[in-house]
Amino acid sequence: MQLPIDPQFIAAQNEAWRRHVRNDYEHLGEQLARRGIDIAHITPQVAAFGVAIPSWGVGTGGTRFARFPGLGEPRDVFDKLQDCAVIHQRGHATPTVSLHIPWDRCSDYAELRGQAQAYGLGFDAMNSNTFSDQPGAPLSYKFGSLTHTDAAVRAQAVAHNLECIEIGRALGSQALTVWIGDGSNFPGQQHFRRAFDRYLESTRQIAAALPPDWRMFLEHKICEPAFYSTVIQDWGSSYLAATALGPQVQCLVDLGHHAPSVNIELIVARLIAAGKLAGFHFNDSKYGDDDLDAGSVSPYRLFLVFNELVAAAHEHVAGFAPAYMLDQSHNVTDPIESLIDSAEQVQRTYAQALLVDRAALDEAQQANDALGATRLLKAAFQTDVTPILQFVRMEAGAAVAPVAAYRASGYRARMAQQRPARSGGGGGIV
Ligand code: RM4
Ligand code: MN
Ligand code: MN
Repeated sequence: MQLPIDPQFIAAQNEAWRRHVRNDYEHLGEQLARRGIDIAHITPQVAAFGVAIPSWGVGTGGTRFARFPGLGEPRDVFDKLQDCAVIHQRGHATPTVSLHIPWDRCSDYAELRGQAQAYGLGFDAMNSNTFSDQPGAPLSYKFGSLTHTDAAVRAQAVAHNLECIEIGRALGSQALTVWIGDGSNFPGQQHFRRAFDRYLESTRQIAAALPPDWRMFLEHKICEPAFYSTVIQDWGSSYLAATALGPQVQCLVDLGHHAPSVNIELIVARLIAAGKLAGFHFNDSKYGDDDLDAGSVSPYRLFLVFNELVAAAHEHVAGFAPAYMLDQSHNVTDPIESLIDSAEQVQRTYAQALLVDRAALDEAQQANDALGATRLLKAAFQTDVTPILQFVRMEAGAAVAPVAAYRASGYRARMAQQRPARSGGGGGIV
């Protein structure tokens, strides 16, 4: 294993914590035992939990208005991979990376795969990009891609997705996430039904090219960049398409892609029941955005999503295997710190959801004990599971206090010297 930060450094950082972590873990174990929960049953599940890092998340994000680049930003996919290795080495909750093509194109995918292996990383879903024009591409996506009125544009967008599958195969990925920016800005601009039919026609060609062990994730989004209508605007359209396209195609839920007050956990439950839950892009939002750090605004909402996921696993729902990915834009933080912290937040929420007393919840629901039921959820959510997270990291040789250890390592300052500064430029998602 070739790690970007000397493991001895992390071990030395952990030394001051070792005794406290053990004491806190034992104490929490006693508390949970009084509630009938065996901590030894919870810990391995938390240790096995992983959420993929979006390669586009390690660079500083931006808005439509401006981008304020940070120091030492990754220059190419190899730099991004190295940053992902730093994140995983600290937090031990992010064993995979999700790539975006063409942003992550490189000349040698075997080398990229080898480098990932050397870091102990794998590749999660590939992401295609037909929401912006690619250098040298003959046709523009200004008025859409997979649903464009012009068959030649649609063919170009389909071909791009097939290329993403090929790259993914070379890297050992097993899924393709398709999010399109297609939609309209004016009432009347687009024939809604025909646009959806064209979507089906295009995605059917992509689905037909999936290797048998691959899945295709359809990602819906209520708006942006199109602000009047989008073709795959909600889980209903996504579900219709995934159903028409067959068993390898499922619906991906990006938490930020809904109207502000939508009950996302209920959508998740419906998709699980239909066998169509592909997985998640985790992030958080206050209004209609999809950019804030996971769990930073509404941790209870995230918990309620995980409550559905843990319940499905507990009930052994057939075919239940969601993919977990982060998808957020770090505009004002060091992206590495945000990603370490967000991954911990997601892992923490999973651990909390594991603490729900499922048998008691079943009983309360059956007896229509509304307050009793909701208190069971709160009891789990309000448990501080930090000792479990710290214990898991310590045992894995990761950092007990990952953000602090990252700051102490001076990694960003080193990268600022090695990687030349990039100019701010205009707005933009990446
Ligand atoms: C979109 C969507 C996609 C992501 C792009 C960058 O809003 O969330 O998943 O690939 O942003
Ligand atoms: Mn997304
Ligand atoms: Mn998004």
